[in-house]
Amino acid sequence: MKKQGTSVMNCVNLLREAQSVAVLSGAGVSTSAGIPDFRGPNGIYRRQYDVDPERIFDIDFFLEAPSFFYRFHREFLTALEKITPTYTHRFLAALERDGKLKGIVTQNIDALHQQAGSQSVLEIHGGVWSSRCISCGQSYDYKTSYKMTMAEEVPHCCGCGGVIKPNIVFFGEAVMHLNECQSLMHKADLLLVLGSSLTVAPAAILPSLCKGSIIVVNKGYVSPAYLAPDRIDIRIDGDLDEFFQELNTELQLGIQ
Ligand code: CNA
Repeated sequence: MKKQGTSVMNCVNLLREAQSVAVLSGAGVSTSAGIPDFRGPNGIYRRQYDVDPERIFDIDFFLEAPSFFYRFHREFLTALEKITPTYTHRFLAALERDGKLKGIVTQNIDALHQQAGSQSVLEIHGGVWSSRCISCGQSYDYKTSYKMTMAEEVPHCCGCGGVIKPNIVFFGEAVMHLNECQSLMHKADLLLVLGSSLTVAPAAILPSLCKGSIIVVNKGYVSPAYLAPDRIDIRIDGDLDEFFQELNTELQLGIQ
């Protein structure tokens, strides 16, 4: 872990002083649960598929060939059935119970923050918990769409036969809850940016709206395109679960 003990103590001090903490989380918070990220060393974008993996979540490609997305999605749903929240998810839920953490903007679609007990979660890229027919708009709950996804190569609407799509935001679609996400950033006196390469806009633009202190914890590269490095007060290049375990030896939050 590339950091000094002083950095962790500086984070502890910032957390102790803060009144209104916000989080922007990315795929890196869930890798230790067993869900690969996109751009990390074992990320989905490094896999060999017969199609460029960056097209998995491309809306135009989904409309053209939904079976490619569904091959990946079946694997993702199977993994989701087995996983549990990480130490990082559980720490953040405890920080909310403690009254400091006012909300999490997550780019993730795995609902692990909610499973860990976090109440105030904005899923800017949607989630897998509901689906709809892209032709007639009929909604499907998780249980129904899960069964259909496992039974058919591409699930089709019972009403009109159109293709069903989970309510995940694909590249080329508008993000969700943008106003609430922006408002959370504006109000925060401390922002934690966790496990994100900050490459996917507009989520990656959100930290620049925070007028308070910013701590970035991410293993490896973080893009400077949307958040200038001189806006970051503390940058930890290391593992999230290790970082929060170390932080909690000082803070002593009740992690469940
Ligand atoms: P990304 O671009 O893949 O970046 C993730 C970052 O996390 C990388 O820089 C990794 O090195 C870093 N990282 C991985 N593991 C750890 C760890 N244990 N500790 C510290 N850092 C770590 O992903 P972003 O979230 O920035 O990109 C946004 C995309 C990814 C969103 O649209 C998500 O929907 C999408 N995504 C979500 C999931 C999920 O729901 N769990 C999984 C994969 C991708």
